[in-house]
Order: sequence, then structure tokens, then C-alpha cells
Amino acid sequence: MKHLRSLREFIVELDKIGEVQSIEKKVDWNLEIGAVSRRSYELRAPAPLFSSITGIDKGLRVLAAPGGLSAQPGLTFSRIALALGLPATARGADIVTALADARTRQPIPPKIVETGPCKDNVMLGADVDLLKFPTPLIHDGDGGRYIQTWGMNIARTPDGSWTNWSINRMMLVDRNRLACLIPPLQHLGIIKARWEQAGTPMPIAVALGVEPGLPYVGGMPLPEGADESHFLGAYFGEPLELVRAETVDLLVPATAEIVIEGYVSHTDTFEEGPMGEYPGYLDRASSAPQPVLHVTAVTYRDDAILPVAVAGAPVEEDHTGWGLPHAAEMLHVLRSAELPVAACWGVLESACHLWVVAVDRDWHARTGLSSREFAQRIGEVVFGAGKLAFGVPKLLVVENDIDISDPLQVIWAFTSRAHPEHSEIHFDNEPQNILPIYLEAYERLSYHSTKVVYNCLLADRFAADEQPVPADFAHNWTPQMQQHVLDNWRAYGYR
Ligand SMILES: Cc1cc2nc3c(=O)[nH]c(=O)nc-3n(C[C@H](O)[C@H](O)[C@H](O)COP(=O)(O)O)c2cc1C
Ligand SMILES: [Mn+2]
Repeated sequence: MKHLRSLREFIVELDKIGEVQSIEKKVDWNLEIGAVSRRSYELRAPAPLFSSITGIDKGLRVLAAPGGLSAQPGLTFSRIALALGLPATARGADIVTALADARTRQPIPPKIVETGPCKDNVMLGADVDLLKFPTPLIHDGDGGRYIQTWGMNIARTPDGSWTNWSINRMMLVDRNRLACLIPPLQHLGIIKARWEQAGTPMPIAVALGVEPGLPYVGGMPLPEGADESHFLGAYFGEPLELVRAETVDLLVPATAEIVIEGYVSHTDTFEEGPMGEYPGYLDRASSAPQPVLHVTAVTYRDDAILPVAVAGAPVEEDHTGWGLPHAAEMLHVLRSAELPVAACWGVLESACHLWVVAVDRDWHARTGLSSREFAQRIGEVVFGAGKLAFGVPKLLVVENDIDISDPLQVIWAFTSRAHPEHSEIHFDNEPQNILPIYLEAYERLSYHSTKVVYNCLLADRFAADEQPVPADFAHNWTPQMQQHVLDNWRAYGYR
């Protein structure tokens, strides 16, 4: 496993496989960076690295789409794979399994180092000026310029027992204030509530442009009490390198491009949002007063690079950076419940709304349950798993003849195997993440059915010798015939 320890090492590796596009032409932070980046996701073109930005000091840069997908054959997931130390050719399922496997290993605490490149430049107190950085106004309609879209919010409980690392967006207010979206059910919200109880503003460090694996664990629904940086240590089998912050009692990644330190107020608010968001829309009604972060220090590398995720219609970092780690946690939780689960996936094209569990084909013989009972059980485990449940509204349960990372196969399995009348199992009043499309007026009030499992299982519906055989190349013809055809493909005249 190749552990890349800085955003810069990551960019070098991306460049080797043609996954970064260096853009020298001058661009405007005001909507142009967002539009170029957005188009790059849609074409699955290389990640844009902007190095000349209107009104911004030479040297300061923006890397967008750090976790976007690639159009290059065999390299679809290469940005995510390299970030997580896997070969560029790793498949989505390999990435999910690698993250899930690490959940059974002992967390590894960080190594504290004296200093690091994140301290190249230090701005303290009255010298703090966030307007120096190339923070984009991303979408046409955003309520402000978002500086934190792909970084780590590091906060610790007042008793020091739990440090949490998570991605939650932050918007510029002015040279030394940010407005922070901190949903109460997210760990940052839980920790903030404890500081409020203690009667003190919450100390926080926001590390932007961190080593490339960190955002993936920042988007992972690890349980309350878990330190995401220790989990990444376990994933790589070695500690992360952290340095002490200047003005808050927190540790930050030594190689971070930019570190913002300060205190989140419990009383000061600023109108935050709207912003184009992960469900794929810009919900124009979604601005609201949110807590203000008062900045006490900013440290940054020479020629700092700000990473930017342009949230919106799939596929962008919410769907890769949140979706893949979410699927990994689902796999871990179902394995821990000793259910015969082969794979989990968040359908990227569904913008984190449709999740799929593939179970071993002999599940019926092994569990003795009916498909409805078994699908219900899977729903209970996933929706009973706290943080994990929060982000999963629709869950499809299929057998493992389906390649669940292939949306074509998922749509086919769903439409051909889920019975219109019998297959839905509803779960009521479970906590749910923000889904603007569903938040119609009546639902804001009732929050009735918030989760559904679609039972697409076949094993108990047909006798063993009558199981329908998928009439596709992989399942219908013998391995010998498949090989014969593959060996002769060119001889038939195909290229
Ligand atoms: C690119 C990206 C952007 C995200 N933006 C937000 C956000 O603005 N607010 C939020 O609460 N969660 C956001 N998330 C999801 C959280 O990171 C995710 O729910 C994570 O589990 C939260 O950390 P926690 O479990 O420690 O609370 C984002 C995730 C990604 C990958
Ligand atoms: Mn957490």
C-alpha cells in the first residue's frame, strides 16, 4: 500500500496517469472555477489545477475534482484508489472492501512531529486574512464563497476524550470569520453541543489540502467516539504525522496546505447557504443563520493549493468521498452482525440515495429465513447503526450474481426482481439526512416513512432447480464456451 502523505505527492501521482489538467490560463474565482470544474466531472476529464486566478497572489492554486471519476478505460476510480494507497486500476468494490477490512484493525494514534510545511507561513490575530486565498464562488446561486468543501474539521470534546475529523462545509463571511453548517446529528454538532453546555466557544482547526486519504475517512460514518485520523492510521498500518496548532489545543496534519484555527460561537450567526448540494440540486430555500467561526490563526504552505469539491448532480466527491466509505461501513456493520453479505455499494448515479447490499446466493439455506424476513433483518441492522443509517434512504437487497457497482445491473435487478406490491419494506421515522427533493411541506411536519428496503431476493421464491438463470454472457454459457468465444473474438472479425 502506497501511503501518500501530502496533497502534492498525490498530484504527482495523478499527473503520472494523466489525471490532472494543469490550467495556466487566468480564471476567475467568481463562478468560472466552479463551471470549469463542473464540466470536468461531467466529461470525467482530468482534475483541473488552476494556477492563475484573478486578483489572487501568484503561486496560490486551486485543485478541483480531487475525487472525481475518470473517463480513461480501467481507471474509473483511479483518483480515489491512489488517495487510499491502492493501484490506480482498483475497482470500486476493491476500495470499499479495503476500507471495511481496516475497521477490524486496532486504531493507530498519530505521531506528533515538531513542525511541518503547513507552518511555512503564519498569520495571527489581526493579521489573519482569509480573503488572500482563491476561494471560489462555486455555483450561480450559492450564498457565498465556500473555502471548506474538501477539508477536515478537527474538534475535540471538552473532556478531551474524543477528537473528531469530518467534512462539513464552511463559507467565507469576511477576512476572519466563517459561517459553518453544523447539523446537530453530525459528530461536529454533537461536540459543539458539549462545548455549549460547558459555556465555552468550540475550539476548531480546519485543515484544507490534507494528505489525500483523509477526506475519505472524514466522510465515513464511523461511530461516535472514533477518531477518524486513528482509523486512517490503522488503514495504512502506520501513524499520521501531526503538528500542534498555534492558537487552539488541537493537532493538525503536518503537510496540510492551509490550516484555519479558531472558535465556533454559540451565539453569533451569519446567513449561510444556499449551496449546490449532494442530492444534485441548489435548494434556493435552504439558507439559514448558522454559527460563526472566529478565526484566531491561519498557517499555510508556500504556494498553497486549495482543494475544491463542486457539489451537485452525480458524480462528484459527495458520491465518491461519502458514498464509498459509507458502503464500506455498511459492509463492516453487516459482517459484524454475521449476515452472509458479499458486497455493499452506493449507486453513484443516484447521488447517495440508492444503496445496494449483495448477499451470498446461499443465504436462504444458511439463515432459514424467508426473503422478506432476511431483507427486513438487513434493514434493521443498517438502519439501526446510528451514523450509517442517517445517510441511507433507499436500500436494495440483491443476490450476488449482480455486480452491484454496475448501475445497468442494479437497475435490471431492481426492476425485474422487486415485486411492485410485495417487495417494499418501510421503516418509519428514522433520522434522515437533508434530502431537499423530499422535504415537501407535509413531510417537514410528519417525517413518516423515511427509509425503504426493496427486497430483490430470489432464493426462497424458486425451488433450487428452478432458479432463473440470468440470460447474459457471464451466467448463461459455460466457462468453457465463454473462454472459447473470448479466445476467438478477433477471429470472428471483432476488434
Ligand atoms: C465532499 C463532501 C462534502 C460534505 N459536506 C457536508 C456538509 O456540508 N455538511 C455535513 O454535515 N456533512 C457533509 N458531508 C458528509 C459528512 O462528511 C459525513 O456525514 C461524515 O460522516 C460526517 O462526519 P462525522 O461522522 O464525524 O459526523 C460531506 C461529505 C463529503 C465527502
Ligand atoms: Mn466522526
